[in-house]
Amino acid sequence: MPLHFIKQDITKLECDAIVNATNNTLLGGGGVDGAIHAAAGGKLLEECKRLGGCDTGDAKITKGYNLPCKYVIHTVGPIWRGGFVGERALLESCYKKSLALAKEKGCETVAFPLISSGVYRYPKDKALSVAVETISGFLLDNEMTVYIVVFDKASYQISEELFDDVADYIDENYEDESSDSHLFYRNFSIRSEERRLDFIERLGENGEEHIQCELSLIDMLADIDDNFAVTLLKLIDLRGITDVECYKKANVSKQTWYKIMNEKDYKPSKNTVISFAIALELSLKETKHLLSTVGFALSKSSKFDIIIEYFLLNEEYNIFTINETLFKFDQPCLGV
Ligand code: AR6
Repeated sequence: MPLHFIKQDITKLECDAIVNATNNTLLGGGGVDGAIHAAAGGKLLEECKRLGGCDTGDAKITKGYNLPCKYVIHTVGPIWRGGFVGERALLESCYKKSLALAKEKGCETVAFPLISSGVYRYPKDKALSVAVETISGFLLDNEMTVYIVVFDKASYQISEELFDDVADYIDENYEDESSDSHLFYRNFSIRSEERRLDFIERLGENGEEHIQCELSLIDMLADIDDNFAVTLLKLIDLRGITDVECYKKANVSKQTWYKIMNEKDYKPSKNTVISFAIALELSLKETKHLLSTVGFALSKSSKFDIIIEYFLLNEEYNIFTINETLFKFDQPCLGV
């Protein structure tokens, strides 16, 4: 999976490289830095001493020693001073330089802690956005699996507004038995009044009827003999995007993409179908149709499904934002 969130102690992770959030001396400290040095053993400090320190926003690489990873990439995040002294650019640079080093060493799997979000006091929701945006930007042009490792789940924060909105939506809809169209209107939880009015205007007077009659993309494309791969390719063509753009947007690895395309009887998981629905920016109705072509449905007794429904209704198709939210609500992330 190209970008994934996991809750774990980074020192226990078996991957090619883990990233250390350290300081300019590279000589160890508290937080994740202390944990990494303690687990790697004294030889890590010996190698670090020979590196001559590291500038803020830069990164250096060492071996992993007693750690289960091959390499440790040491990067120095900015200390948060209110956001007025270039902290964001420096934090972005930490991720970019670390990823460039990982690439140079041929790493296929890399794990990051949330750099600067501890002792250096970078607000956690902002630190998370910088991490996700920078890593996903890198992944558009590179094949690598990257983990964002969250040590203490309570300290993992998505924006408060999004969290509250999704929590309300789950409360209102969990195990709700009302009909789809009813649900559609009652819970169309777009905060902006402007967008809501615009939506109603587009539907016209008989909005509900309109929705029921509206032909979905899948209706137009569905051919009983098409397998998932063929339907997917038709949708990609219709959207005018490339295959690579599509699987990257779906947070799906190249290997999985090849499997879908080359294994004739490949049956995608529900998670995979939804990942592609998001990448193709399908509506809720279209997503339901796509799911039904492979025998799946969205359920009101599944938190995961309700969160997906929330994002589809709000036309929020950034898979990484969706995954941050799923993770926060203890649900599996999208992508394979
Ligand atoms: N695994 C994964 N994440 C962890 C772990 C762990 N074992 N331990 C802590 N974190 P911090 P910074 C998370 O303070 O803010 C050091 O003294 C933690 O919850 O380690 O960049 C250095 O020497 C937080 O979300 O790094 C520097 O002086 C994130 O790692 C200074 O702290 C980063 O917290 C660097 O501060």
